[in-house]
Amino acid sequence: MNLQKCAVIGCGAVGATTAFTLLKSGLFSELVLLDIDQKKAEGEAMDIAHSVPFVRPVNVYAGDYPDLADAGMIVITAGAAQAPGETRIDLVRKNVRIFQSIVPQITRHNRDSILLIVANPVDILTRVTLTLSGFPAQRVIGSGTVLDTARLKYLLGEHLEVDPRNIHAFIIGEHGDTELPVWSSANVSGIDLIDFCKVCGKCADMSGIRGLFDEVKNSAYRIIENKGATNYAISMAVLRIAEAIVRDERSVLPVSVLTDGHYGLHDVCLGLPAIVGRSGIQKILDFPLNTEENRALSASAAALSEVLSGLSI
Ligand code: 6V0
Repeated sequence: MNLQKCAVIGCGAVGATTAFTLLKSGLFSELVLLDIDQKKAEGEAMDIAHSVPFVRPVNVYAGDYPDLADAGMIVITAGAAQAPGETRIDLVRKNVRIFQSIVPQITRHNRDSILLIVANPVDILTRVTLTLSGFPAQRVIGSGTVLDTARLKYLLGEHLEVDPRNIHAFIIGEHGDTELPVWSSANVSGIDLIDFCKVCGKCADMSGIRGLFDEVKNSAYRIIENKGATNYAISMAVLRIAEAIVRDERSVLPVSVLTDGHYGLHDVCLGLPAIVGRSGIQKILDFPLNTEENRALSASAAALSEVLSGLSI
């Protein structure tokens, strides 16, 4: 496999922005863009390719499934997007059908790549892709709650007036309405969040901070209401996961992974902190949660399992 080569399937708002972000990163030397609407893929590839003189040389082109043969990473963003007011789960049937057409075409040409699922509902589609591809769970990764976690870090950074990169906190579970923040281990550069709050003196207790989580949960709805799609931050989340893989960083990221007894959960994919490196998921980190967090995580998994049980794959 050529880890310098990445394919992006689906060239809508998310796919095109992701391809552009990946191009600018210098992480790949070859980028293939695919869409059921070939003209759209060609237009986006041309537009993106015209920025090559400003970056390191990258071969960017619109391709077809045979072009995926040696791609080390395949990012799937194809699918219907949320309409205003629609939940991610509302998309499930439409997007499962789309994946039923895409995944077998990928595996006909490539059985060794890492599949990175971005289309929503991402946890359901990651689980569906595992079944459709027959790939090992290590190599089927959903973007999970990487974006939600970034949104939380951003809002906490603004609130606490501190660099968001110094904030270590996770959102885990479904990338959607049942996700949860893990406050019990949240910290600012190793300082427990509650202790940091006391020192920073911006609020008397955690109540203001807890409210930021609701803002995170509603961010996508608000952005979609205002501009019709979310595309920039998700493209950076994809880049972050891609970097961890291509550079074998062994970074801890809350990606969507298949549970096999982790946190007492089985056979459902959802956002959990995992070590991500060249082979994909190297380890799921099953770390202690408090009682409330454990209960919320189980409820999130149960909601996803219920959706999965209604699908015939
Ligand atoms: P969009 O702009 O409608 O683009 C979707 C693209 O998929 C279009 O260009 C379609 O032509 C293409 N497409 C549809 N069917 C196929 C097919 N069978 N083969 C190839 N291409 C196909 O949607 P947008 O780009 O805004 O969103 C794409 C997906 O990403 C949606 O499901 C979003 O909900 C999801 N997002 C996931 C996020 C995450 O954190 N995981 C974040 C933002 C959006």
